[in-house]
Order: sequence, then structure tokens, then C-alpha cells
Amino acid sequence: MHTKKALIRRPGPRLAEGLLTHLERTPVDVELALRQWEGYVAALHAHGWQTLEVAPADDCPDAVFVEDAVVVFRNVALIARPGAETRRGETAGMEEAVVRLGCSVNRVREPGTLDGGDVLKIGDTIYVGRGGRTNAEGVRQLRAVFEPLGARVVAVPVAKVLHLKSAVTALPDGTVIGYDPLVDSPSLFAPFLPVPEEAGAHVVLLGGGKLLMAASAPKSAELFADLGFDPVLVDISEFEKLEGCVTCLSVRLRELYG
Ligand code: CIR
Repeated sequence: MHTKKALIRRPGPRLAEGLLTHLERTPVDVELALRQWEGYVAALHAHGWQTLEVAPADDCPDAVFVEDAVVVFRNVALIARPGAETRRGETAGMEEAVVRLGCSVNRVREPGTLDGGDVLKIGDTIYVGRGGRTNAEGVRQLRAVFEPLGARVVAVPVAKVLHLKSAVTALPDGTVIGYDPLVDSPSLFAPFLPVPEEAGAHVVLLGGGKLLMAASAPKSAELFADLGFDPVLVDISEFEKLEGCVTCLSVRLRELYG
């Protein structure tokens, strides 16, 4: 049977202290964040995803942004080495989780840094953003792990946003979507569709044309619906205050089982 599994990590008590790079700090309602996280997880369940919780890393305020701790291609995991030192404590629990799932494990090693949020997979192409969190050595190590498996690794500069996937993700047909003012090099992606809102650049592919998106991107949702996709909107306002988006709140592992 085709099982869709996703790794998640519940928000910890220090969530409100999460890192900020591009936004001014505004108060985060941790209770509301927990309810929004439960809504996000419920949306995954409603669309056939089984979720597995990664052990909490409560000393790390940003641990809920679980996607940053790993990259999985086929059944091979590359454990990240977060560019932000305060996030390094997030990877041990992730390593345990992917081992439980039967992945083989590689680790980004010093002096490499790499955040999972900088990695966008479209079929066998893996785009990796070289930016504030992922350095050239991290890119090299990612290539060394995934190219032998048949991946085409394409490195792209990221300067305008935190992570590559803060700027671009992809629709089920492979069209890359992004909010033009925040995409460093749109010409690197083809086909590329500009969207009308920053949060409209972030979609999680739920399967069957369904797109999990932030409620803060209604015009982009309308655009996608008009193209024959089915947007599923969730309110993640408290995570957006911390520069998080729908993509980074889970690690989807379709590849392992599809
Ligand atoms: C951070 O700065 O690391 C967190 N406050 C936000 C991480 C969001 N992750 C992502 O976009 N992949």
C-alpha cells in the first residue's frame, strides 16, 4: 500500500524565542501556536498522511521547524548541520527518527553547514540554496551524498530570504512558484510562475492535486485553484512571525514508500 508518512515535532515551551533574521520581533502566542500546529497536523491526517513525532528538543526554540534538520532522498537521509548554532541540538532526535524509519544516515560535517529548508526536490532534481544558513561545503557534501544516487544537484544563490524554500517551492507538475521580489535568480528555474503573495510561494503537496498552504496567501490560493489544483488553507500566523512556513513544519517521506 502507498503510505504517506510525515515527520513532525511539536512546538516547545521556548518557541517565542525563535530566531529572526528578516522580521522584527512581534509577540508569539504559544498557546495559539500549539492549536495552529494541531490544525496543521490534522490537515495532513485528513489527506491520508500518517505522522510520526520526532522527540522534542525543548532547549531549541526553533525545533518545531523540523524540516531544517534533515534532507531525505529515496531512503537516504542527510542529517543537517544547522547554520545557526542554537539549532544544532535539533539533529540528534531527527537522526533517531530516520533510523527508526529504516533510512541510511549521512551527516553534514564541520565545516559544512546546511539547513533542510535550503533544499527543494523536484523529481530527481535537488535544488540547494547557498545562503545565510547553508555554506559551500554543505553544498559539496550534499552533492557527494545524493549525486551517486542519480540526483541532479543544482546550487542556487539565496540572499533575499532565510532559506531557498522561503522563496520558492513547486507545484505537483514541477512548476516552480515564487514571489518575484524575493527570488534571487528566477531564471534558474523553468518553468517559473510568479505568485502574488510572499506566503503564496510555499506549498506542501498533499497528493492528488491538493496543496497545503498558509491562510495568509488567499490570492495565490485562488491562482492555484484556477489552474485546477485544490488549495487547503491552514492558519500558521504564529509560526510566520518566526519566519516559518507550511513547508518547514513537516518532513514528507513519500519517496520512501511511493
Ligand atoms: C529560524 O530562523 O531558523 C527559524 N526561526 C525559522 C525557520 C524556518 N524554516 C524554514 O523556512 N525552512
